[in-house]
Amino acid sequence: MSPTPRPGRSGTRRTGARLALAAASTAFLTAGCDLRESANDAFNLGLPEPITDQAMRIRDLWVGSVAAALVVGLFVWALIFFAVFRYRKNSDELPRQVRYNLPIEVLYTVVPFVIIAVLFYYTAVSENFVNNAKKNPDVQIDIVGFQWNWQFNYPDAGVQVTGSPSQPATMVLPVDKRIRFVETSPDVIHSWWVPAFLFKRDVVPGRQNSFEVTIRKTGTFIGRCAEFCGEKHSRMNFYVKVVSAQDYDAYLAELKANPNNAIGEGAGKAIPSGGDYQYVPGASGNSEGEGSEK
Ligand SMILES: [Cu+2]
Repeated sequence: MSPTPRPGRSGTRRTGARLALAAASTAFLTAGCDLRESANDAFNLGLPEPITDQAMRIRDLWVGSVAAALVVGLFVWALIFFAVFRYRKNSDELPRQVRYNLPIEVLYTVVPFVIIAVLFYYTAVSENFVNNAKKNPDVQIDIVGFQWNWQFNYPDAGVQVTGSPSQPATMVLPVDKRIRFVETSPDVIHSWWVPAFLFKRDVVPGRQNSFEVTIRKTGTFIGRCAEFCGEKHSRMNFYVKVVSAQDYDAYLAELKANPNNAIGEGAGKAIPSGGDYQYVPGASGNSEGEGSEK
């Protein structure tokens, strides 16, 4: 025990408060980036940071819908608490009984209808934007989902990359370009999903699905299979690496230099060429009614 007089209770409290403040400001300074990220996360309401034009529209739809739901929720809570406190039971006498109130009934029929109509409108507009297919996208990538990884074909360059459960495939893509993906499967249904695209589309044997994106951010992003497709489904991961247009061209040139990367050669040969469906390099996607040509 130290012989010096112990500080009074208020002194201890002040020291404690000062320590807490110091700890908080240290945490604040060291966690500046984390804070910014958390703020972003909070703004996206749980969605990953979107990196494509299409994903940003999906995020806006989600944030707008949640905001509308919050406004309705707050209004309902306000009405509940108003009724609870204003009309608390204060005698055994029943309150005045009324049968109906036409204006209020019309109001609570019309208002939900208007809310649904607005949500429907924004959903339809966003969906059309996300599914829109241009006549001449800048780049086409053919995706083959197979048990158990992915093959990415660059039909314009005549090269391909084939992954395996132990060595996930990487898809290199140019930033700021309109990219069309055409999906096929030789075996079962898979689903090509990049969380940062806020988007996934099923890869179905016997048909070609397609979609387009324009990516606005460079970097490497994880991708997964989002459809339970068998024993090694969990190992159907891949990477999407977004680079500048020059780096993209350099990457393709590098692939072309090795004849093993030609479509249908090397690792690509190992993929079973499905029973009723063959991969046709560069076949343009049809999504059977999805999107429109513009
Ligand atoms: Cu799969």
